[in-house]
Amino acid sequence: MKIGITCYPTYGGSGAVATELGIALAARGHEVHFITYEQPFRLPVFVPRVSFHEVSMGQYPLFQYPPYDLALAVKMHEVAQQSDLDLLHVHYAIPHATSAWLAKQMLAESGRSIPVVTTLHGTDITIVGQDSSYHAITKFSIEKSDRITAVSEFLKEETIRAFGCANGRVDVIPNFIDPAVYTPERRDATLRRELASDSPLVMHISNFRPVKRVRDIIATFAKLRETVPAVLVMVGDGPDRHVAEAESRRLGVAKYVRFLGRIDAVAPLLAVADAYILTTDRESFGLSALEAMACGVPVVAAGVGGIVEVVEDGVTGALRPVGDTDALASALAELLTDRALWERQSAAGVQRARALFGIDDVVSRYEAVYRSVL
Ligand code: GMT
Repeated sequence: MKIGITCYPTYGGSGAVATELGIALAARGHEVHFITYEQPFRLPVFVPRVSFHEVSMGQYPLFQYPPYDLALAVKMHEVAQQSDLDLLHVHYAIPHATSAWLAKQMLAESGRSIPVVTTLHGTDITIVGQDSSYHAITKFSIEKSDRITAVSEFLKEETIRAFGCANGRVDVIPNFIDPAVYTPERRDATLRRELASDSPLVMHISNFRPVKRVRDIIATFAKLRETVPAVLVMVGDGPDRHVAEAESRRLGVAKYVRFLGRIDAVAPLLAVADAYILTTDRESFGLSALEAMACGVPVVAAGVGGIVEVVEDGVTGALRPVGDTDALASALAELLTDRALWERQSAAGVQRARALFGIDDVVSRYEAVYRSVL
């Protein structure tokens, strides 16, 4: 098949999933065309059968807000014609599903029919899509998609609840890991020593947006430090990074917290962590938590949204109420001081990640969706 994939190319779960899906599809012999404004961050320089088409934005002084969605529709239309695409698969509804619908209408004018598959990832449904500025167009665009997938049961239910549409038409296809990449075997003793020496190492990776509640991470860590001499490694960058930095200074733990900034290849980092922390208040899936589990790292998280479908409380980590930093800190302390518990949860996480979220099965499920629309 010839597949056009559109996603946000920047640091974040939806772009990571879309890119790794595209690379895996190409490995199975499909031709994959990424259509977005920048080379996706998880796309290495050259991969056979994969190409990148940059959406270029014409500038004009009148445009206070340049219309990216239109430029994207034009590029989708162009690539679909020139590369003879069989379908468009867009990740994150806004504005990608709308642009795909526009491109589809334009192609119909020249007698071509191209199906659109939309994968919903999270805040396109739970936050941004429910904003009154975007609600109607989000509902319209997802209803017009030929197939809709959501990354968790939680997100499927939320889509039906918030948009009152698509009942029965949303397929849940979870996010996935490649067990050859996300594995405890990547643990590198030198990196581990460099990051934390002999101290227990807690890690968090994200794009530091407000929904991640990074203040809770620092508060939890400060409480953990009262009993366990741990180190916190924060990977990524985004609007609330300065909030986390300021909070770690305010709580007097700054010298035990390292901010590494944006790092694209996170598997080697995860493999040297002892615990992964995620305090988001609405997480539709929690890809980084899955990647941590696959690397043998138990996850301590706020038990909300789709995260409960990823992390099994008491088995592959601990789930506690959102904002309950005392409970999160005691769960971390227990995990980091009880070696037998840690080993059980580490092994169970690897097993769960491979059994339920392995790349081969998930990619086959996307292929089945594609076949159903062609
Ligand atoms: O929804 C977002 O805000 C963006 C998106 C991203 O690009 O990181 O995150 C969502 O998609 C990821 C991949 O499917 C999920 O793992 C995240 O849980 C989800 N984020 C939220 O629901 C906050």
